[in-house]
Amino acid sequence: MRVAGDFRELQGTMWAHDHRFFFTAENVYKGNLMMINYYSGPDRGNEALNDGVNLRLPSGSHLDSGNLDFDVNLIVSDAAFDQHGQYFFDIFTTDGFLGDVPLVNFAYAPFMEVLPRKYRFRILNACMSRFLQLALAGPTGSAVPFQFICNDGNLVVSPIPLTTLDHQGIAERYDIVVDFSRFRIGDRIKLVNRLTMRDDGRGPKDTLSLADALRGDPDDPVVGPVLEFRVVGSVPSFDNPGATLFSTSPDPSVVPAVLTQQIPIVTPVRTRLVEFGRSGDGDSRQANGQCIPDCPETATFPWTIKINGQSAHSMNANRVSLLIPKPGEIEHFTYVNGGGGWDHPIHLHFEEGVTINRGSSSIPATEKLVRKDVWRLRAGGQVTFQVQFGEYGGSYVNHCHNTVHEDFAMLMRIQLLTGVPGSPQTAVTATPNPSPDGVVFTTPEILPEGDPRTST
Ligand SMILES: [Cu+2]
Repeated sequence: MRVAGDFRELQGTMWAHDHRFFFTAENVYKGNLMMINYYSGPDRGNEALNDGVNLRLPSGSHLDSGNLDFDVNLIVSDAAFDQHGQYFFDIFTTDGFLGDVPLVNFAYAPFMEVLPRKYRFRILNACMSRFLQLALAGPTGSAVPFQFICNDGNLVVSPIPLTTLDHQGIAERYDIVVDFSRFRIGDRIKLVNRLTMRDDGRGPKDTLSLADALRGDPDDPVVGPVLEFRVVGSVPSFDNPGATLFSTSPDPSVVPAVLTQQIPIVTPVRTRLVEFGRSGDGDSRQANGQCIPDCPETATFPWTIKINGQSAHSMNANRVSLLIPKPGEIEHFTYVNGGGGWDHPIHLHFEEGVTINRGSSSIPATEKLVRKDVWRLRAGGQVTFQVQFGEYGGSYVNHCHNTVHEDFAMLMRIQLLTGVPGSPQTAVTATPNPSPDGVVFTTPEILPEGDPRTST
């Protein structure tokens, strides 16, 4: 099927979750989330289909598309329990929430039986505040090499061979291909988290060696093995219930040397500077003390965002912080961490950007010129990316995905206008204010520093 658009912008691995302001963290923590796989001509989810377009990445072949036998979603998160064994969350922290029980797909200490062949894993960090750094340890404890193929659902131009992943912030998705054919039936391979966190949840602390991480950290049980792969001779098929898959069957999947084409970096129509920080009490409340959306009277908002060096603001849905005047214009965004020792994984809704640089710091191969939609700012760091908004106009958000920060108003509203005649998105979207008696619409304030129609 031929569809309009740019194949270099194809996406694969997404997640979806509740986004209710002020309740996002607790609802996601409770499991109100899912992963979404998008399939396409090149990424068909059928490893046997050889039409010259399909990349034939590990997946399976029982179904025409979307096979999951060898393409597995891994949702990694951390949980906590109170002294009675009840699931626990601190809804009052504005800094960060760390659990002490590692979960994969909401199971504790799970194992997965695999055949000695290639698998694709789509790994999501679904923690509230914890950053991860994952690696694979073989039967002798040595690092298992793998190939990195997608960042936040976007194929990289060429697979990147690695023995450990980079830091993985909340909402980042890393797709990797692991070839278990190097192992024998009975071997066990562990997925290991190497990254310790600051106790206050503000950001990562140290990357342990694989050996140290395997031994575990008595102060943080989420450091260490989180999932075990057991190499076996046969597994039941997921895609064809009742069928059995055998280790003796050939592995038709491939990881081609070229997965997509590079989107070129060009001179932008404009640049934007967005600084994420902590600048006092925030201004989410209006003169009447109410928040839009609604929030409890006791809520405080320490987190703020500045546009192009102007005043700091916290989330108010009746305020447009960035306005994109029309689709198709190429912009360069620079995100800056104004908060010193904090780290923030910043998520841009709806559109992705090609990561250009990290200022004076190094940029790993898994990010450089790679398309993404979540960027870790790093402590005292910054990142620049190229973004070209498409034609789906309307209101979106851009926010920190330390979900606790997000709930305490580290968000801003983005308005994308379209030039499509008759489309409601030719005008700035009126803000819906829900009440028990219905919805009242208000005209949002637009920050002049975020509106290219009135400022340079
Ligand atoms: Cu944050």
